[in-house]
Amino acid sequence: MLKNLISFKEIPLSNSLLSDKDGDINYYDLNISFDTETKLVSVVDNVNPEKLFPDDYVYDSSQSKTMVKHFKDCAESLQKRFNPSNVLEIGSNSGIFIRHFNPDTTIAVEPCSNFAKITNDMEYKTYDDFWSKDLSELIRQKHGTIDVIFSANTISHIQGLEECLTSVKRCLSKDGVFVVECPSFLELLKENAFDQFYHEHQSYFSMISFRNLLEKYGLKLFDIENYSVHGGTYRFFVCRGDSSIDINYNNINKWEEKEKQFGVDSYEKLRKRMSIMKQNMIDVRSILKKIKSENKTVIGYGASAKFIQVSNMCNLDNTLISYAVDTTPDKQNKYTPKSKIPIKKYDDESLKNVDYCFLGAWNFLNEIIEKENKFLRSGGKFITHIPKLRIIEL
Ligand code: JHZ
Ligand code: SAH
Repeated sequence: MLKNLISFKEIPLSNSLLSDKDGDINYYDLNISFDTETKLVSVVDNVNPEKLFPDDYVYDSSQSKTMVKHFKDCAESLQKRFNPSNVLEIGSNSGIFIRHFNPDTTIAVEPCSNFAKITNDMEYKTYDDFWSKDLSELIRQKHGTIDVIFSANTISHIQGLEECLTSVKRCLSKDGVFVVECPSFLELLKENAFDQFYHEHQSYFSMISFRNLLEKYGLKLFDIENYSVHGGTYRFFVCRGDSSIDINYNNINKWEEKEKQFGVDSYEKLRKRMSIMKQNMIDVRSILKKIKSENKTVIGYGASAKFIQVSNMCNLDNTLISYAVDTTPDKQNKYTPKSKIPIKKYDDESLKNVDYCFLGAWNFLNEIIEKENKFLRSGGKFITHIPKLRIIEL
């Protein structure tokens, strides 16, 4: 049975930036629910994936040094641990992960044509399509079974988990591994990261819910790792139900214990967490109003999908945040949908005459603080709402 956890009315898609301030905006409700059977938290009645992931999709994973290093380390670690004869990545974006593998034995799936073109040009055979039963049959027929199937921040974006997971199973070799990275729901709760709730994020996996789903569709969780990127990320190691790979019960039981203690599988505890998050949304607007009343300049740092969610969940606009800066060329000179905050190119002069930067990319706090040491030393301040509202200054 599905039980509602939290709902938002009339939220635009977070990566649908406006080229024209008065351009058309599509609004959708965002309803997040809890499944009492699988314990999965997910979006109900989500938007058509073609609208979420169009051919001019703007999110480019390679914009952050932290993520470039994370996926390089990840590729090296998987190569060492599994020594695969071939690799498939689902949701390859700009090639941040596959670039570390041999193009002759590596294939990719990426529905956003602008990004599929990048990796095809890098000589990686990239299927410019959504992962599906048909595509998995085609891949199996053309390339045989696969030793390592990797997917980061993508399985949690796919609607229809039964088709998604049974299609993965179809392509896995007998002792092949399916490695999935996604934001950890446990960390989302601990950090009160309400801005992780948006339409692209279809599922919010805990280890408990993910393991339940895998078992339902003939797959097995055999290990788990945890990383700090994107505000807390799980790396799940999965094999076929009939695989002879050893299961790391110690590790899995440890995570199960942590999740149960925090209440990720308890509807009542989750509801309490949602109340804290709702209060945090109110606090964000209040502090920005207070700072603005002191005639200070506030800009957004990183026009992340999360930043756009915060702006709309907390009812912000360009009277509270003058503009946001971002390094991604495709986001620049556009406006955030609904909140209509202009997005400008980031350059060396961006923080001159700025008093406060609201951290849209709070998940890269360390990388940004290191980069903006001069701003901090000259009295500049950062505002972050994670895990609760605070000012960062020297
Ligand atoms: P970042 C996206 O979320 C969307 P977003 C998606 N749904 C998802 O799950 C995750 O990624 C993986 C900029 N930036 O990575 C770059 C600077 O300008 O937190 C990005 O636009 N300067 C697929 O969008 C944004 O901030 C910097 O120094 O929330 C960060 O976006 C740095 C470090 C980043 O993901
Ligand atoms: N793996 C990268 C990119 C994450 S962005 C990283 O972790 O940084 C999510 C990517 O998944 C987008 O490039 C999007 O186009 C892709 N995607 C979304 N739905 C998909 C689907 N059904 N099948 C395959 N890829 C999908």
